[in-house]
Amino acid sequence: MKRLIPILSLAMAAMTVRSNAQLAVTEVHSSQSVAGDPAIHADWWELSNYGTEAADLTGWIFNDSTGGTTTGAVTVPALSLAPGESVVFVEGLDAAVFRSWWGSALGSEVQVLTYTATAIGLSSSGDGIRLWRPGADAATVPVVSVDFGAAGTNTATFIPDPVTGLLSARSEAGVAAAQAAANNGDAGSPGVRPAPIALSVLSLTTNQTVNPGGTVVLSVQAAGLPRPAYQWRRNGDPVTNATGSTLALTNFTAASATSTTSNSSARASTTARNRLRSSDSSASRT
Ligand SMILES: [Ca+2]
Ligand SMILES: [Ca+2]
Repeated sequence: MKRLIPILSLAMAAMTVRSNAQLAVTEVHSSQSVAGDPAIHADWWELSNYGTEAADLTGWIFNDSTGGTTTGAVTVPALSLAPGESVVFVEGLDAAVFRSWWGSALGSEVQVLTYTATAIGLSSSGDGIRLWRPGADAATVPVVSVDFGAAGTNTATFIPDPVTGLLSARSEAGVAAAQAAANNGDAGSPGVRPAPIALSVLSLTTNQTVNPGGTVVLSVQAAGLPRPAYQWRRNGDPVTNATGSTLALTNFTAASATSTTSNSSARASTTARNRLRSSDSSASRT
């Protein structure tokens, strides 16, 4: 029988979660009906301000999941978003036409901004939206980063799941703020944001045992709207570019077993401790 001799270890994986910016992408329409006369369809998405202060978005940059800050990136013109306000960005469609598309589903006070797509495109097979502050470069972590799945044959918009805040639910006309478009069979709630979702931790990495040289994957999943942001830390220091919900520690050794934390902010926090038992394969016997 193979016996693994534990030579050491302990790592603490702790995380605190906070809501990053008070901005959230609250709706995406990546696939539209071709009904209507004339048929109107254009990608659009909605950005909402959950903060208590106006957000100046002038000069901010957005793109899909692959374009980054340069390829096809769109720079936001002069735009201020009041607390509680949602703005609609629509690709290549005049605001007046967008309003005729949605009719009474779209409040007259909602700001509708048209952007020109040179490379950006919200794919009906799944994509994402990234939003950066002015002056961001390729290495800058987006302030807002959301993904959404394949639209399939459903032409309703993607909206935040009411439990997780992830952009994975679908609008249904007559449910919550969603209505049918005036012009065709689409459903959505342009300009109307959903209620915020309190920050909470849904799952954390469980204890793991690895051999020296192996890989440890730490993970945390948090709910919230606006979406939480993550920053992993090691011994209290931020790990460069470790801003996802998972962190892979490759070539793990006893010396690696230091305190690793994921930090995100103020409204909720939790700490998890992972005991990572590293076993030296050279010390194993049969
Ligand atoms: Ca599309
Ligand atoms: Ca909406």
